[in-house]
Amino acid sequence: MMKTDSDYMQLALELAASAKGNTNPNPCVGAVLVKDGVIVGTGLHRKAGEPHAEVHAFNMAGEHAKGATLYVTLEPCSHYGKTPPCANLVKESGVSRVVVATMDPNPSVAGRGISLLRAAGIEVEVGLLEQEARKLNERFIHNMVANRPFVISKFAMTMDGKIATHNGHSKWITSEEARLQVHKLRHEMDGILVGVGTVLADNPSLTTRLPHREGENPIRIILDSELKTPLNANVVNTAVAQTIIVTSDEVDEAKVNRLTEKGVQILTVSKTEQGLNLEEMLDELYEIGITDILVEGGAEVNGSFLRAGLINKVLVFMAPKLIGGRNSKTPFAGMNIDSIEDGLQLEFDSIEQVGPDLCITAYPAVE
Ligand code: AOF
Ligand code: ZN
Repeated sequence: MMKTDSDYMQLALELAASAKGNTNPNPCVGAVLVKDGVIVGTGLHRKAGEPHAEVHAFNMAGEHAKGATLYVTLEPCSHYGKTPPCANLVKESGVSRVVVATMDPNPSVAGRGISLLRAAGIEVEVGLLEQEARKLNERFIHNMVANRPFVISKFAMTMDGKIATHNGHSKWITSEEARLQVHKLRHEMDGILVGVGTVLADNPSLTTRLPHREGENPIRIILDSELKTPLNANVVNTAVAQTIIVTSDEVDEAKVNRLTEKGVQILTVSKTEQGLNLEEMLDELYEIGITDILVEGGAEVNGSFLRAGLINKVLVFMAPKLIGGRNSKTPFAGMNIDSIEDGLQLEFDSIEQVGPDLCITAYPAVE
């Protein structure tokens, strides 16, 4: 059967997605070149600093690019970054038609790539499988628009919405399959964040453990306004992964020095009535190159992110278990709203069965 534009764009999206988590801070981009129904070139952006997707596709196609159609998941760039502009390459390649899934929100590009191609007389269509392309690069789009890391709030709970028993016991709510999925996600993320309460209660190492390959460890970020992190905590072992402790400037200098000697970085932010200033923290973390953060709790930290309106995506693993208990812990503490309408309105995105558990994804509803 004849392949359609959508089929080729779908292939370009799959190529792009195969490098998800490896391209930060850059987006994931895929490109496919088709001439007379034959795929003559394919490419994807593998890593920041390396060639863009189009470059690989044109290298593969060579002379066959003349008169071909280019399917690309993101508008070809028009600027000199770490690599030269792809729009020039496209222009000189002799392709007759370009199909773009979505515009590049990078202010250095933002439509200029498309204008450049149109001005050169190339037919350009924009918007094919746009939703899919935008979802694939939700992190990059948020970075460009908000100048902040993309924040994913992740938690595991029972069917009755509990994350721990009344005495704090929480191992293991979800299955091994669900935990493996979390490790795959950690591999893709730049940062992973918990509160000092979680460090004190569970002494997690917050590293990526994958069964058959090396996982990349995200930078561990600990919210600790009074610097209570013990010097022998697993997160202080910086030989395995980097650690940033976020605190206020009112803390004991000797404690700061002891942690710094262990290789921990200390980030001080101002304090608000609600605790550490999370906006300021996100700004600082973005500044040092952290483009996305997995917030793994506990309830107080989750509550602070919720209250500050800083959650960009919610990921819940739900176990088919009921534990009940008047004082069992729930995922978000400290919001104290009076009316249901004042809660954060989300929209479900997907539900996936992971082993015996469910993985539910939702996004804050757009007003
Ligand atoms: C594309 N194709 O494959 C990618 C694009 O520093 P540079 O030169 O790598 O430029 C990075 C910017 O280029 C990035 O922020 C985004 O705007 C665009 N990424 N563009 O046409 C690609 N990765
Ligand atoms: Zn480019």
